[in-house]
Amino acid sequence: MAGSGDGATAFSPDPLPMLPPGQHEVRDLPVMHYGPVPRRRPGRWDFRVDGATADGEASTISMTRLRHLTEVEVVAGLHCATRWSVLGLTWTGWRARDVVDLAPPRADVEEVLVFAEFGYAAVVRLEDLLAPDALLATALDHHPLTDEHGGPVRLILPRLYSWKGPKWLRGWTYLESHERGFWEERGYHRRARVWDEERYAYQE
Ligand SMILES: Nc1nc2c(c(=O)[nH]1)N[C@H]1C(S)=C(S)[C@@H](COP(=O)(O)O)O[C@H]1N2
Ligand SMILES: [Mo]
Repeated sequence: MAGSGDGATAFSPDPLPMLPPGQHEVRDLPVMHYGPVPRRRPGRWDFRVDGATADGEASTISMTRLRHLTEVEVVAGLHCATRWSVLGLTWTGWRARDVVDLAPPRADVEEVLVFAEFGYAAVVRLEDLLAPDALLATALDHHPLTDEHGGPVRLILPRLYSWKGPKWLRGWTYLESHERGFWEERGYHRRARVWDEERYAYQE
């Protein structure tokens, strides 16, 4: 069960428990997103992988198949590019790299467009998706994700600013050429490493 802790690997990669440069700490996690909260349709949720896949085929991964993956826990902060951070959140879910293994990219792929309900998307480097703390999260602080915080599944990339982690995640596209997601088109950085303060596109 999500959040029970039994059998889950808990780890917190240094220096993530600390406040990154240019951020201030808030205690309670705000709810922040563009547009409405999607209505839950548990029977209809699946995860789509398309674009430059290794076998050239798009695939759809069911929730049942994801539940067979090893569950892990990651303790990390959530860092919004508007400068607030919440530290020490416990996320439970599946490693993004395990999902990449289920439907891998072609060898030349370097970037991935991760997408959510209603067309929200963010571009991330494949190596950031393969990081050991990159998670498809289903629970926060041992409770299933609420609708407002992105349930049933959101992406958590603790080393990147939090717009790179879509709530209401629905899939990703392996890119063959440069594309930009929602915030990258609006002046934000394509890589967005928090500890290097990669906030804005003009820094690229
Ligand atoms: N689908 C979707 N995911 C999103 C966003 C969004 O607008 N749509 N906003 C991002 C931003 S900018 C932040 S700071 C975090 C906020 O997560 P929270 O509401 O759980 O605090 O969600 C990220 N994920
Ligand atoms: Mo944000």
